[in-house]
Amino acid sequence: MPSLLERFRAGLERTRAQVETRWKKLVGLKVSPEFWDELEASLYAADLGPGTVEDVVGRLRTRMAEDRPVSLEELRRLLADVLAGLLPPDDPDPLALGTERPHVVLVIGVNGTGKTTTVAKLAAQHLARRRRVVLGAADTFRAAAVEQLATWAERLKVEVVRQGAGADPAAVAFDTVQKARARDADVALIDTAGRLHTKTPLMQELGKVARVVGREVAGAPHETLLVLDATTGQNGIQQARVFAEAVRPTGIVLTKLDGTAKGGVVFAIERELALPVKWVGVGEGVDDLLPFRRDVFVRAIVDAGASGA
Ligand SMILES: Nc1nc2c(ncn2[C@@H]2O[C@H](COP(=O)(O)OP(=O)(O)O)[C@@H](O)[C@H]2O)c(=O)[nH]1
Ligand SMILES: [Mg+2]
Repeated sequence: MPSLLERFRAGLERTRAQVETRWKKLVGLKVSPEFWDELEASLYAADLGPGTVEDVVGRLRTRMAEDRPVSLEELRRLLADVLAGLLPPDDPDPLALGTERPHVVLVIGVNGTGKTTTVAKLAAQHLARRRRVVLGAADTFRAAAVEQLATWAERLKVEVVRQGAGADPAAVAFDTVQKARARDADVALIDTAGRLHTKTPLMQELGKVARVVGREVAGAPHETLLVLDATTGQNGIQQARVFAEAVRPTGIVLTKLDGTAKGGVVFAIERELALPVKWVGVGEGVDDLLPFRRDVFVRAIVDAGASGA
């Protein structure tokens, strides 16, 4: 079994390879305006975003004497320190359940970001802890979306609650919670629609879903995970703002890290949204969802790759 660090490394390989190439050009350069420009460019390329880049460079400046050559090792060490300092402490257990049953998790986000896949991945992790899980197919806008979740449910051998095409998502969510309670399930995971071109009704709909489950179980939804696609980089932050107007997310799932060199968007998310990244998606398989770990994430970007320094 690969370690969490190895899995983060594999998922962040594109991001790491890109900054590594740029950092190697800095070796032998004295700390100078040229050095800072190159370093900034590497951080922009990883999609840290302007605010974070400025912050990182500002912090490094106070720790690096000008006019002195820098070794790659020193740069890695300082960057690891500064970058980790920009992220909040880890959620010790993003699968933790409170006292209420079922524990209701709402998964929201734009179409194609990976919501349905993430619901399946989360179900698999709860199942691995021997918890009983019920899925809710509240993306009723597209028949294919319901089928996709049903296929996962079959594969995972869990129950899925669905209604006919075009059904009210809040009614599906209500049914899901009822079914979960009847089955004495620990967790209800609810998939939702993410079409953006009809923005206002979608947001109203999500608000209603959240209210309906909240009437059924105290404190529900206990977790609202906003799924963002890392390949869209900074655009995801704008999407997140739109969704946050309807339902306040409790955390972010950043998917498709494996397909992008923009892994640094994690820092921009933290800075712009003040929402913790709780999970990262690193592939299409059911096991390709990793709990976010600040230090591991930073090491996977900053440390030398398998080929060494
Ligand atoms: N490479 C990669 N693909 C992913 C990841 N998460 C989801 N996908 C793929 O992204 C596509 C859209 O996912 P889906 O769950 O249907 O998105 P939804 O429309 O938000 O429900 C599918 O082909 C998934 O297999 C990930 O972490 N990495
Ligand atoms: Mg879907």
